[in-house]
Amino acid sequence: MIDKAILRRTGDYLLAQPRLRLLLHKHPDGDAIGSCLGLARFLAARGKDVGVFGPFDISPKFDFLPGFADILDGREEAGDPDFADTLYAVVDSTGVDRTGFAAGDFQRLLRLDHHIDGARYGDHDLHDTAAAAAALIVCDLLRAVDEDAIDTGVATCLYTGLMTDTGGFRYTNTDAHVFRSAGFLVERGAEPARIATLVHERRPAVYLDLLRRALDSLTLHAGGRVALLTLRADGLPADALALFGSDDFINLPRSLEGVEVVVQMKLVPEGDWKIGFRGKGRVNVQTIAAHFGGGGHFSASGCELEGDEAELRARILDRVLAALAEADASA
Ligand SMILES: [Mn+2]
Repeated sequence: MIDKAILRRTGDYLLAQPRLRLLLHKHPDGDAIGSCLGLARFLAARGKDVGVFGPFDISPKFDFLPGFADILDGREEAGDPDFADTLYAVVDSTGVDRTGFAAGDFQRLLRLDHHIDGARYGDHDLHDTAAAAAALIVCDLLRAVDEDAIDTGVATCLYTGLMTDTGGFRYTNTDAHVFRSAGFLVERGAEPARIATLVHERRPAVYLDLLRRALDSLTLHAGGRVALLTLRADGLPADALALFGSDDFINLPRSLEGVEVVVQMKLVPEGDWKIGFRGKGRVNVQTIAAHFGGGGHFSASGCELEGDEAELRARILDRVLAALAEADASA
């Protein structure tokens, strides 16, 4: 956990700003959205002019979070040079590029992140790779400022980030601080069963079509230690894939006994492949993603690639098998 004095100092700095804009990353997940909306709600209650800038592909999956409907499209403002009074906070992103903006678009930036890789932006940098979620850093930050001001809405946002980034409190990043913080957020009004149902049990029927395709594409390698699947939405409604988070399909092969690494290749409408990697505690999938220019965490990472599906499958599989061999050698 980040030192309390640093958290308080950053809190004072945020509260001294007249105007703040929080930036979501591309394909925002529950942690990015929950962290931004929770922080925005807390600051708005303190009279701050605060907004959340969405990217352009935001899924309705988290539409139950307070403030979701007010997420702004920041493209116009990014091109406006008159932003000296505004502090931009990049939340849950390894770099400004992950937000869809360029680093030069904003003069004053604050980073709030928990990914292993990524660059420091400025004097007020909240980076904790030990934190299971960006929402956990936000939770620590707000508790250092004034934990009584965390209302049900803020707690719901932060709990959602914590729940999704820990895979429902099951991934290797789930530690005592996660549970203590989740307990605190429940005390502040977050409802675990309701949030889990809203996040995981509102799938549209097109899920079954995608699941069938994903299962048809699923291959096992290295004696069942590696699983690889492809998600393609060709012929389905244009927004079919956008309705789902990165964990909606990847967790099925992840649940197989003996599987140590899962690779999910998703063909996004722009024609690129969004690759997700999941480990189960033995293989560091962050290094696999980093090899392909991506990043993430020890047990969850991703990257984006262009190319032919079969060629990419072979290239990725080569790298995963090498990482598996490295893990075996160091075991
Ligand atoms: Mn995160």
